[in-house]
Amino acid sequence: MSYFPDVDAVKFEGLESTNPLAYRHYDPDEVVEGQRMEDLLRFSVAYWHTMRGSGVDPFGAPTMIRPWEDGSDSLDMAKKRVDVAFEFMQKMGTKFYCFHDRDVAPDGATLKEANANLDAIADHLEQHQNATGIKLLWGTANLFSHPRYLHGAATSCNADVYAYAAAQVKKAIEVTHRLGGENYVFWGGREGYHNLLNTDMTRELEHLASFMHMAHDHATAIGFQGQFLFEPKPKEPTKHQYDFDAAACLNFIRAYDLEGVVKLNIETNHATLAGHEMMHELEYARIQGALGSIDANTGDLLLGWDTDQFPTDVYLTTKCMLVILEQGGLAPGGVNFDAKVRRESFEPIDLFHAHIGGIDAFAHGTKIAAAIRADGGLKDFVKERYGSYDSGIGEKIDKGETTFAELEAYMLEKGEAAPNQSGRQEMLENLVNRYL
Ligand code: XLS
Ligand code: NI
Ligand code: NI
Repeated sequence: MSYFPDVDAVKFEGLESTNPLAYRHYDPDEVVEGQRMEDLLRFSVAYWHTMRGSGVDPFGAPTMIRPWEDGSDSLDMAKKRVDVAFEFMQKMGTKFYCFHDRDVAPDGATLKEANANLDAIADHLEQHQNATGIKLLWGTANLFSHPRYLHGAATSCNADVYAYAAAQVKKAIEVTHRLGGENYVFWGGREGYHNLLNTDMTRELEHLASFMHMAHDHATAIGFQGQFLFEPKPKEPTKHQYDFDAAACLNFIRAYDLEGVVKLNIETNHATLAGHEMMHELEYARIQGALGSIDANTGDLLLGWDTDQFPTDVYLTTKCMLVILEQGGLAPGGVNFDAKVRRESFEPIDLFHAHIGGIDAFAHGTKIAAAIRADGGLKDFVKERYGSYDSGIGEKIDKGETTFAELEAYMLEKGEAAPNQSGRQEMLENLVNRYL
């Protein structure tokens, strides 16, 4: 039984190819900076968008009527959807996927029932993983769709809701562990507020911290060795989310003693919603030793929300890969397409076009970034730009071997600072364009 009878396995055909169902840039075996592209990029399919996206928006009904859906939320339907997902991933050649507990399995009238549903689907996922070699990049719990989470989950004002969320995360970590998941993601769905007039921020943050410590304790107790990741996002659905951006997450991690326990999963559209470029968020996380994984998508700068489009802009992927190559890759993280096809792209074949485009844009950006790095001009320029700190008074500053008094004496003697040099921004932008 095939759900995509008109599509064969998507292959690398190279730059000459005009076949829309082939890779032009992504050759999994091509070696870039010593790693096969497949091992370097670790592409992952997001179950919620690709299998559960319906095209519904605040103004209109679902448009994506998948031929395999029977309109029910039954266990049998959930199992069939897993069959569809694995056929899709096998044809795409993607080796990883990610899910929320409630995307893969039906919820239940009680927690017990929901857990049993998740166990049944985990059996099915496990069989498919074993049969195909496709692995779980990360699991997560959906703590935002159900009405009980209207005030948040770990930051809810309702202790019972907190307890429910804890139980849900406990189970999701266990299932992620069972399926060999390499990471576990916390995206703080509704962990934030709309109005400080009704919010005790101190208590909410402390509750979130104790939640994370309990999650870590439980993961340790069951032997889960995957990486915990926070996924920053500044707003939506709440006005202000506590995981605003990489810097806010790292501050929380340090303030509440979670360093070494939680790294970051950086998403492009969330970076731009926070008023940052994706490269900024990646670089900030990287220099703090906290860049764990990425949710690869893109927003539309003319729209102010999380449009979660597939990334096709090679300049964007090049900038991402300049940072990722500097770190030597993302493993155990990867490049997860947290992206959805447009509401107007409602046919199953559009799922292929979308993922092929994202994968090729990243493969292309990887090669461009590697060429820029091999050129060395960018790096040399930056090193040179800070050269005044390599000797003399600058070296003393860098080594912490000076004082305000000494710096004053130095400048009183000298009278004026040495002349500045040009930042050469345009020249460096031209250098990048040489490789595009
Ligand atoms: C929503 C988030 C979500 C996380 C997983 O904006 O990106 O999809 O990646 O909960
Ligand atoms: Ni995401
Ligand atoms: Ni998002």
